[in-house]
Amino acid sequence: MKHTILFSLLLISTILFAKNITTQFEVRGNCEMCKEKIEETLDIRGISYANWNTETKMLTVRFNDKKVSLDDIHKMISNVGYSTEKIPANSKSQAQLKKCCQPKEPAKKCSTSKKGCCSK
Ligand SMILES: [Cu+2]
Repeated sequence: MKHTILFSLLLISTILFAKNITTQFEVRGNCEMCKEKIEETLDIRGISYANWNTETKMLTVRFNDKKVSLDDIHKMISNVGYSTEKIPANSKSQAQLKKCCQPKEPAKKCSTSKKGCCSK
């Protein structure tokens, strides 16, 4: 009996802590189109929230660490052509991005508030 209770407690705590982690890291994108692409990429099972801020370049992501790892998330972003603070962008994918979505030195500012600096 004692063991059953102990086991149930263990089970409950595992479920409670099968955890949703919320974290933030930098993704080097430029504009609204980058934002769309980054967020679409992270629209998968195991990730319940993804928001990339065009101003701060910070990605906020909430994920279930039983389904995806933080490394996976960094890799997914790299695979579509963006560098994160951990993994540089896949160069092939990066070359396929629109010109203004590619990293520039110095970074090009979107001069329009219209959707994406690339759309003109
Ligand atoms: Cu862009």
